Amino acid sequence: MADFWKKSVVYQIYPKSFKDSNNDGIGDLRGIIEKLDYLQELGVDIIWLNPVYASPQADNGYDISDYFSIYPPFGTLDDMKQLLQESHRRGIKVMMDLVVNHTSDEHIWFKESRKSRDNPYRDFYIWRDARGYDDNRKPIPPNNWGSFFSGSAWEWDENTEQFYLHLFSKNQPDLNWENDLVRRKIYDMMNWWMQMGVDGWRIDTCNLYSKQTAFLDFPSRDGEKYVISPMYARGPRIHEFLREMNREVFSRYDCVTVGEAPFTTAEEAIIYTAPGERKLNMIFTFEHMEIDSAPGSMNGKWDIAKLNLPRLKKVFEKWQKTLYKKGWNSLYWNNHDQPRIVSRWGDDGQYRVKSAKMLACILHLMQGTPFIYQGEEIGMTNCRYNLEDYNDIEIHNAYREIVQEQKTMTHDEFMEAVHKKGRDNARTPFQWDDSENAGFSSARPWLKVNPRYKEINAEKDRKSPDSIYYWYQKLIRLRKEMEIITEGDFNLLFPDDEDIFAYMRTFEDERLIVVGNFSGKTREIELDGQLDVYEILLKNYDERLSISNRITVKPWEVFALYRG
Ligand code: ISL
Ligand code: CA
Repeated sequence: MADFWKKSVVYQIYPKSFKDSNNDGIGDLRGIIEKLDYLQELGVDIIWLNPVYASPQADNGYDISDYFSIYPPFGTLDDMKQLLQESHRRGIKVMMDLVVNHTSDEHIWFKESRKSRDNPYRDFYIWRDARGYDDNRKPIPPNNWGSFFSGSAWEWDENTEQFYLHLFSKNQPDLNWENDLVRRKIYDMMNWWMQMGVDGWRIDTCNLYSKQTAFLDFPSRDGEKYVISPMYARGPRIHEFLREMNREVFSRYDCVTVGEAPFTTAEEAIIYTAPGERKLNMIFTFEHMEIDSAPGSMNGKWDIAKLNLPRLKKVFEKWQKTLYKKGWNSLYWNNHDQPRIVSRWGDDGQYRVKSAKMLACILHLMQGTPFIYQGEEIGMTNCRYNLEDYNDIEIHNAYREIVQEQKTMTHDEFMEAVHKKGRDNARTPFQWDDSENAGFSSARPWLKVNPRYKEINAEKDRKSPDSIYYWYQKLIRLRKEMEIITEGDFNLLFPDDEDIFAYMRTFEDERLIVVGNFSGKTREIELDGQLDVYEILLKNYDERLSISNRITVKPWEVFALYRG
């Protein structure tokens, strides 16, 4: 069915942490198969699997060493085929993660590439001479480009005496997309998976492939040695490449595509997602996820600012309005790179359930395709571990750079930031029940279980009709039943209010008003219009809600009013 993804809800699975079927402490494909009924009952249409390919796991699978096989602890190709079959049998589609900006340094292409300057695979990656040598005869990188995971984006190779480019860790060398053969091999690989029955792709860093091939320095601020620049996403050939990928792969199947696109504005999103562009169905924006970072800080994402709600609302308004009838939005609060939303912008203490519902409702009643990240549907929270209990390469690299080398944060300040923003907050094992290791595994899990599992788990939620789980189930169902959710336009109400996020959707004669309180305060608001003709579609407080023009909004309350 054309555009099926417009009425779909996607559920993101982090395979390593979802369900361990053979009790080795690592989640796996069979574990996912075991839990498909759970997902079917929730009502999701599509699952997206984080990378399951063979990988040394320097970056948890975003470093792929073989695109045609499965990481053995996750299972085999047969397990994958069975997962596809079992999902399809339940009406669930499966998206894979496509990581082709870079490979692992253990991929055969790179192993060949680094052997010699005239190896046939040399040009599969990006090799450059040193700019010169410093006083200690150490080679100086070709330019000041920075890696997303700290330090220079260039790594020196002793053997062939050149640098290779890696926008992420040094174990993730960037592929050379200027090379036609590289692109051909990527499309062949994608078609191979599509033939197997994969229904679509989440495309990792889809806008970074095309490099500024002059490799000039980026403008830098005082004291800034290596620069991570939006120029990474402005490569001259990026739109050509994505259109080619569409022609060579997507256009041949009825599939769904979402590109992860850091640095992208809403206007640019049209160029990626407008149907006439023949590139992607939608992208993941980062703009709303950057609201609580202090701009221009030396410590990147680790300098955390308080949520500025008017700014957050403005960002959503902009994306909703700009893409309306032109492109398409994805909607997300969470993924494997972001902290848990209920801890981030909700209240993960007294009001955990109420605020989780409020956040869900505000997001799911906008236009776009919502993505639920595993555990979000039961209100899983951030964790607070010691440094050595974290696995994430981003955390450890940043610690070395910021605390040990730069010394721009103390140990305690950095750990506080990790508790708030670290990626491992999202990656702790799924909390299935209150038994040991939260029912994830009977062995010690690869990453510690969040100690709150006795209070927060799926079994508990599924026993209570009033739970976050059933709230999500309802939101998913409403999206299918109500045209206004997928098609209506969007108008922000009270844009300057610092606590209330409210908007109105309009579709023909229908109206939908959504009001959410992003604070623990009780607030009064004034709504215009004839409110007595509205019915209550959703509310997260039991007490009667009397609809009038003056409404009292309780702490973390949310309600949706509908007029047919
Ligand atoms: O936020 C960013 C830029 O604003 C960066 O976080 C970057 O876009 C993002 O980290 C890219 O993430 C994806 O690719 C990485 C991997 O570690 C992440 O898990 C994945 O989601 C490298 O493949
Ligand atoms: Ca396992």
